[in-house]
Formats: sequence, C-alpha cells, structure tokens
Amino acid sequence: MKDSGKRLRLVTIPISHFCEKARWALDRASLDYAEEGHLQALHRRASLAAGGTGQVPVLVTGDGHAVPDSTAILRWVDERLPESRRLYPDGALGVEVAELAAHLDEPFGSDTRLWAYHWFLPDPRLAVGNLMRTRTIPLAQRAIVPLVLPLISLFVRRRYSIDSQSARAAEQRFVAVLDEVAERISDGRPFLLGDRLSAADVTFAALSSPISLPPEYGSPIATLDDLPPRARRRMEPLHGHPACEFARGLYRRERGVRR
Ligand SMILES: N[C@@H](CCC(=O)N[C@@H](CS)C(=O)NCC(=O)O)C(=O)O
Repeated sequence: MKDSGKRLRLVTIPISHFCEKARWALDRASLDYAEEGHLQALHRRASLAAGGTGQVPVLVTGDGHAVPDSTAILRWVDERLPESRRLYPDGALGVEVAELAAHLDEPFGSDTRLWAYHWFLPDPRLAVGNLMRTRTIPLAQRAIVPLVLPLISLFVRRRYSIDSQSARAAEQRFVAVLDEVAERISDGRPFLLGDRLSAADVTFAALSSPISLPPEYGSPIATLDDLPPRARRRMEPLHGHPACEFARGLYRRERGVRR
C-alpha cells in the first residue's frame, strides 16, 4: 500500500529489536516499504532528517509524514488493516493487549538489548560479520565497519550505560519478565492474549530476540554457534527458557519474512 503514491520508508538500525517490531508489522500487512538501515551512531542524523527524534525506527509515510516509535508504527499499520487482522483488537481485549504490550516493551526491551550488547560487543568478529552482511545498510557504511567498530562500540556502551553491573541488573529484570510470560503460557496457549496474534505477541517476540535469537528475524542475527564461548555459556540457559521457546514458536509460525 502507498500513501500519496510514494513508497514507505523505514529508517532503522537493522539489528535493533524495536526496528524489528515495526518491520514485522509492516511485513505482516504486506505494505510496500524500503528499509534504510544505518550503523549505530550514524542512525541519528538519518532519524532527524526523516523527522524522527534521533532514535529509530522512524516510518516515513508516502506523503512525507514521520511516524517515530515502534508502537506508533504498529498503530499506524493497524489503521490500514481490517479489524480481523489488527494487532490491537477492538474492545476490552484491545485494552488488555495494549496494557500487556506496554509492559513487555520497556524496560524489557532496553534490558535485553543492554545485556546482549554487553556480551556480544567484545567479540569484534561477530559484530563486523553481522554488520557486513546486513544488506539494508548502504555499502559505503558497511565498507568502513572494520575501521569504525571501536567507535560504534564506544557509542553503544555510553549511550546505554553498559557495564558488568548494569548488565547483571538488566538480566535480573528481564528474567523476571521471562518468568511471568512462562507462567502465562504454561496452559499451552498459542498466543499471549486472545486467539490470534496481537501486539503483545509481536512486542514480546521481537524484544526478547537478543536472547531467543530466532532464525526468522527480519535482519541477519547471530546463532548460538556464532557466540564466543564465554558469551555462549551465559546465553544458553536464558536462550532455553520456556518463554524464549515460545517467542521462537511465534517467529516460526507467524513472522513470514519479506525477502
Ligand atoms: N520507544 C522507542 C525506542 C526506540 C529505541 O530505543 N531505539 C534504539 C535502537 S534499539 C535507538 O534508536 N538507539 C539509539 C539512540 O537512542 O540514539 C520505540 O519503541 O521505537
């Protein structure tokens, strides 16, 4: 679908799970869009130029209007879908979905991101390999990755205040959310709420992805085998958490990546 004839644009840091949340909604609605990926730090200029706040994702509609923030993008996409396909259903269920999705958004999303950066960034091979094969990042940016990786790492560490202590605290908080989700799905339900995919599922599956590492992620992502031994040892029990299994199941059944 196009607004005013122009193709939609999604400005991203491709590995970002908030961007993935928005990308999932656009793909699921079969909307035609171009992803414009950027390296961390370079994203800021692109976000501001697109009408965003400096963060990503930013959706630029066909008439040039900016929709920053992944939740606002899910809502924008929903307005273009029939009720039966919306991620936020009508009525009381919709209110419940919005509340649960908000609970699974922050600080959960920031915590899984902080933890993954803390454990993945020290291995330059992993980060360079990932960024180099992310085709939504322009070639000119990919070409300088080996050179600028130390600066990107510094930017990311400062921006999210990453150190061993903050990573431990983030882990405690996100594991509590994983436990809550595991409790909720212990009756074998296929979705967090209701009988079809909702914004709560998309939010949880996307924002847990730094830990659940779903192969169907909408941009290149590491596998357990890619991780350096120390990170892998830390990751394995979390990756095997029942809530992460549930998130991978949602990805397998529902993600349908646009290629
Ligand atoms: N609430 C925002 C959070 C977006 C967000 O945290 N984006 C990160 C990427 S995961 C970002 O832009 N980080 C770089 C920065 O803050 O400068 C959303 O849902 O879109």
